[in-house]
Amino acid sequence: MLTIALSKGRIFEETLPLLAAAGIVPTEAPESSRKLIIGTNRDDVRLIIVRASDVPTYVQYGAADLGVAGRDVLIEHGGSGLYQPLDLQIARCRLMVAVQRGFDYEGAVKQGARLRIATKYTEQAREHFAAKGVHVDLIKLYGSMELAPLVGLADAIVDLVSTGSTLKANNLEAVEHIRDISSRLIVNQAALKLKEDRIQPLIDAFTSAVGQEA
Ligand code: PRT
Ligand code: MG
Repeated sequence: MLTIALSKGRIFEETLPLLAAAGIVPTEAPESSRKLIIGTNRDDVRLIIVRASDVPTYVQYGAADLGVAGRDVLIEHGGSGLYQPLDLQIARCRLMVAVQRGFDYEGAVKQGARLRIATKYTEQAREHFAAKGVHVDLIKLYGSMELAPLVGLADAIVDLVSTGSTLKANNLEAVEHIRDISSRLIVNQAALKLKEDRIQPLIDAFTSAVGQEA
């Protein structure tokens, strides 16, 4: 059995065409079925549905042979035990620093002020501000980061931005770009050796499907 870990929502939706290119079609949609293990048209392939930030963990420990995870999630996880053969160019967005409209971020940085930063991405935020030589207090949040500056929890947030409409709706503006993010195919290193005959063709099919889209 080959087990592929995916998260619901954009990653599942954007991985579907790549799976189809490898001849794999799920028998159900995770949103409607509520099942966490989903069969496919192939008896030897199944999908498991986990939280986006848990995908690397399932693959690292071999509970899934493969998975699809955002670069944001992979950097926070650290990538240990994972082979990352392919950037799938899906679920693209940018990791940004954002503040409430009108907050003088550049001024605060120039004055050497200590900034309070709310984020789910503490590793990447720590690294970003350390490289700039800005002193920060990091406040770990698990979601709705956009709220933090509005209620005085933080001066700034580090969060993912795609269309920018969430920032706009909450009177925030992006002030710094940290990195571009897309999702990658990840493979358990031991599984790659043991099940190479089934995993390599899948990597090859994904690779040519990504090439065609680009
Ligand atoms: O939702 P859950 O807490 O389970 O986890 P998650 O939010 O990490 O999962 P999910 O499925 O929302 O995102 C999975 C992956 O998609 C992330 O790890 C990213 O690599 C990628 N991705 C791409 C995004 C976005 N675009 C994105 N826009 N992940 C989240 N967002 C959020 C962002 O955090 C912000 O709240 O969408 C909001 C901003 O969107 P815009 O379009 O208004 O700018
Ligand atoms: Mg989400």
